[in-house]
Amino acid sequence: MRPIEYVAPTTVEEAVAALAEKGEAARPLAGGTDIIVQLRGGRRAVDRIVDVKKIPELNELSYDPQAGLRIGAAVPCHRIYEDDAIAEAYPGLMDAVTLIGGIQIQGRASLGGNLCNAAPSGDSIPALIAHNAVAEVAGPGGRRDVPVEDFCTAPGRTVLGPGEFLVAMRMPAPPANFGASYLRFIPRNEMDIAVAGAGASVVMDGDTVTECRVALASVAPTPVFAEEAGAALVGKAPSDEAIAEAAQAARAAAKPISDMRGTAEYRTHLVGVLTTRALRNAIQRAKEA
Ligand SMILES: Cc1cc2nc3c(=O)[nH]c(=O)nc-3n(C[C@@H](O)[C@@H](O)[C@H](O)COP(=O)(O)OP(=O)(O)OC[C@H]3O[C@@H](n4cnc5c(N)ncnc54)[C@H](O)[C@@H]3O)c2cc1C
Repeated sequence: MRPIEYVAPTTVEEAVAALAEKGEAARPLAGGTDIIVQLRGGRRAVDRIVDVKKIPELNELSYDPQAGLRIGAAVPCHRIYEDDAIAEAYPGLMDAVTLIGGIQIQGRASLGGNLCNAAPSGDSIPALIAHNAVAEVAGPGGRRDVPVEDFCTAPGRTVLGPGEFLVAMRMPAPPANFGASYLRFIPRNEMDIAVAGAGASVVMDGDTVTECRVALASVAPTPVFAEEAGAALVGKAPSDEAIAEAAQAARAAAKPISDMRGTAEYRTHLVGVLTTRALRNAIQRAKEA
């Protein structure tokens, strides 16, 4: 068995140096719910694991009704949904973090790890996109921001370059009359990978939708930002016809494959159903906000 060096830096700069020195042969470790499974199964090989959990900035979770939400990349799901103010302000994110794995997984799994694992099925990613999240990246060249919809580039691959890692994710403060939702389809109640998923957010002005974002899981090599689906609803009252038009645009944005979980045709059908339901939930929540 190939020996793996374990290092646990306590600053962002030390982590960048530890990652940059080994290039592709080093990987960050957060909760380990993906990477340990992948290493043990031989699906990934590394020489060095860089545990990022001892860096204070990566464990920070802060919410301000004006400034918005900042989630350190190593913060586990349970810390997010146990915060009542965050749960109320970011309902789409709450839908996602409460359905990832089960309670034991939510005690370890970080949002940052879910994003950096870059699985097309990662449940938090459409929710992050719906909430307009930005990824804060640190690397040898300093810091940069990447919109979450641009972060994943292929299954298991991201925009992160040599020595770069994710420090935090930021989401703007939700405006008045904002609502969001994330839904997925799996053939049982929990502990499965999404056959398809849809996240949506809306801002309402009276009975008119003024902003709308839709994102999809498990229907393309990366999570999909279905920009046209959101645009289809903006400036309109959310009638059944307008929602159906948005759902049709989401179906057009999906490029699914057929595999053991479902055919491409079935997934495309699911995108229409889930987008319709996620939009209706988001609109209902916006009206109750
Ligand atoms: C039983 C089980 C059930 C699950 N159910 C679901 C589910 O329902 N929905 C779902 O979406 N997922 C599910 N997952 C996967 C989910 O637990 C992970 O995607 C988790 O969120 C990853 O976070 P982590 O902290 O464990 O990351 P790790 O496993 O530590 O890391 C994941 C990947 O991200 C990289 N990484 C971690 N942190 C950083 C960083 N700061 N910067 C750069 N790269 C980084 C690692 O190198 C690795 O490649 C399940 C996993 C298990 C074992």
